[in-house]
This record gives sequence, structure tokens and C-alpha cells, in this order.
Amino acid sequence: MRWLSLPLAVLILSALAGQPCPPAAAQTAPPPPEALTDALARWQDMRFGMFVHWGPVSLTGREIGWSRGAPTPVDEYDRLYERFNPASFDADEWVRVAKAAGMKYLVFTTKHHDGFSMWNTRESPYGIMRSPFRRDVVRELADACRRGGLMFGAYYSILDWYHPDYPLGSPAGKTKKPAPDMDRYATFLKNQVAELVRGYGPLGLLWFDGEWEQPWTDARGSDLYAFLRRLQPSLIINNRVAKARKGMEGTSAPQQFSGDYDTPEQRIGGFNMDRPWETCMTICQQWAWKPDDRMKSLEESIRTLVATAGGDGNLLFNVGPMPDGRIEPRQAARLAEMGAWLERNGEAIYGTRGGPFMPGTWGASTRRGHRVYVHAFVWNGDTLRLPALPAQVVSARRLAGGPVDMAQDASGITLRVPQAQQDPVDTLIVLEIDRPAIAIAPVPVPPVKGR
Ligand code: FHN
Repeated sequence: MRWLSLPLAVLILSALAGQPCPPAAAQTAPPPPEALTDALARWQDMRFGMFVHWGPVSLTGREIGWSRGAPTPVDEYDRLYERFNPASFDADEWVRVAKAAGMKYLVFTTKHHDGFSMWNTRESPYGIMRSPFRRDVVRELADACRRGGLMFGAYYSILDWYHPDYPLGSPAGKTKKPAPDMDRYATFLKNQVAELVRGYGPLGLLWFDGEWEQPWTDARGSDLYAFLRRLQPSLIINNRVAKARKGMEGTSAPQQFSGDYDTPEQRIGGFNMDRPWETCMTICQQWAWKPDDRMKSLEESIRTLVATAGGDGNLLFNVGPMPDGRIEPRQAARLAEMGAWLERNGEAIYGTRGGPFMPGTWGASTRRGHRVYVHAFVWNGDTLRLPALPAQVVSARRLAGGPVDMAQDASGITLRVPQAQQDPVDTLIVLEIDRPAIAIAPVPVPPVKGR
């Protein structure tokens, strides 16, 4: 299986067999469980999901986790839950907003770096059931997603600046816990994620985060992965379960245990058809809610989705709901605009693969069957010149209708659309070709000297 690193393959099999993982040298690459392969393929077809960062911190309008200590004093931050009572929280409404955006899955922060649990956990008193709200938010969301036909995923922070057993108490380990016990913390962590998988699942995916601090190790990560793989063979687990992630770029160091997919953050990942990946990005600037936070334009939002799909990746687009539980109306409106665009153009995104024309400032392309979808962002007047393809273009048409001229010769393909007819966000042209598009090797496109 193209995306399965050797350490991962062997780890999955030894996990399922309950045997210790043999040393690297002795590893061979057995196939992953079919349940996982199928789940990953279904998830990749989804292409677009909602990320939700929410908790008592929304009362402050400051960043979740990171604002604990500065600018919000630790004891004030840790007591925010005493005032947290989001009476307008409606899980079905969040699912409605996500579906209206054309999103196919939803990932929610069940516990962020601040250690506050948003479900009825037996493992910790520091959670939503101790707030005036006293409702199991994760339960309501998981059920609403199931009712609404959305795949539900759980975000879970490995680092925990609140928990007494986790050694560090603030960013960059500036403060340390007096009597930590990392082994006991790791057991707590496993018990909590097991609660989520057993009690709120089957989950679509587990979105780990906060793996970068010193107390967490690759050994703990691969052990956690094996534990979860036994619990739910189809569970998709990101590369932040262990330490392979190379910073915000999000790809994984080779030969290091790297979960099931890569996680570029706040940037569009590089073109990659050999390893599943998912860009996570904020619709505004902050992950949690912030009043009047700068929101991305419709053009920026659509082009981010298109360029991500053109690179063969998924986009997990983040909202930070307000302290009363509602998704801010202007964010919901922007998402609905994306949904309207996907209503018209979804065939060029869902269930497609990236390429063959690699993404760039010019635009991007996606493909399925005998079709190549050209997403043109920049034109040279009325012309877009693309490199040659080892296939015959049988016809070209605008998905939205309207004129397009297409000429193909040995050196490339020329598309012409009168400037007045070009779409300011994405001029989407469908090329029917004489063979399966997936068989064509990706080709880079030189930048267009456009408008
Ligand atoms: O620190 C977190 C941040 O708050 C947010 O959760 C993002 C989402 O991917 N991840 C971490 C930063 O890498």
C-alpha cells in the first residue's frame, strides 16, 4: 500500500496480533487492515471538513490553550468553566452549517492544551459536566453528525498544561509541575481516548496534537497507535500521534513512525499522491473565537480548497464558535457561500485526485475517470497555456457553461476564454480525454504572466 511506511505497517500487524513490535531491521511490510484502507479512501473522497476549536476560553475571545498564563492568568483561565453556559449551543445547527458549506466531516476539540474535557469523562473532574452547562457536548455532536450523515472526528491534545501528572505547565516548558508522573499521565490519556472511541464511536478519525513537547516520545506514540488500532481497526489517526511531524509543514520524517496521514497547518500542503494529507486552516486568524477577527474572503477560501484538492489533499477549515454556543453568523454565511459554489462545482472536488497539472499561482487541476478539471485562477489576457499531456483531449467545456476554445499540439494545450467571461474566483474547464486521467504523471505548470 503506497502510503504505508514500513514501521507503521509492522506496528499495525504486531498491534493486531498483540505481539511486541519487532526492531526496524526485522520489519517486512504486511498490508494494513482493509477497514483502514477503505476508511482512508472514503475520507480522501470527502476532501472538505469542519474543524471546531471551542471551550470556556471563548468567554475571553483569546486563543485556546496558548492564552493560559498570558494574557489570562492561570487561575483565572482554569476557572472560566465556572461561568461557561452556552445556552444557544445546538449540535444539529453546527452540523447544518457544515453541510450547507459542502463539508463531509467534522473534527471537534474534545480536549485542547488547557486540559478541559468537553465530554462526560470518568477520568477527570475538570470538564464540561462541572460547568453550569452540564451537558455532554461531544455526545451531542457525535449524535448530530450521525443523524446528519457527517463523519465525526475527535481532536485530542497529547500535551496537557493543566493535568498534575503531565510534567510541563505552560508553553515551552517555562513552568513545571511539582510531582509529575508521565507514565500515569499516559495511562490517563489512553483511558480518555478509549472512552471516546468506545463511548462516542465508531469515530472517523482521531486528530492528535501537542506531540512536540519533550515528555512525549515515538515509543509512546506507536504504543498509543497500536492500542487504538486494536480498539477500532478502521480508525484514521494523524501523524501527530508520534513525533515524525516536521513542524507546520506537516509532513513526516521518513523511516519514523507517522500514523496514517500528514497534517500541514495554516498552509496548503505540497503536491503529494503517495501519502494522504490534510491541511488545517482557520477561516479567521485565531483557532478559538475572537471578536472581529479578520475573516478570509470567499475567493481566498475557495482557492484554498481548490489548490488543496489540486495537490491531492483534504482541507479541514476551522471555526471558533462564540461563548453562547453559536457559530458566528458571518462565518456561517461565508461557509454557505462556499457550499453554494460546491453545489455548482462539487464534481470537480469530491472524489477527485490531484493533478495532472500541478497547482501553482496559475490555478490547479483535479481528475476523475476520463476527465481533467482545470481550475484557472490567472490568465494571460484571454489565454491559458498548459504543458503537453500524454493523452488526446477529446473536448473542452465550461462547467458553468459559456465559451471556451481549446487547441492541443505536441508542445501543450491552449485554452481561451474571453476576459469578460472569466470567473474571478475559478474559471472551471472540463477536459474530456481519451484515457483514464489517473494514469497521467503529474506535470508542473510554469507561472502565467497574467493580469
Ligand atoms: O497549538 C495548536 C493550536 O492551538 C491548534 O490547535 C492547531 C490546530 O492544528 N494545532 C496546534 C498548533 O500546531
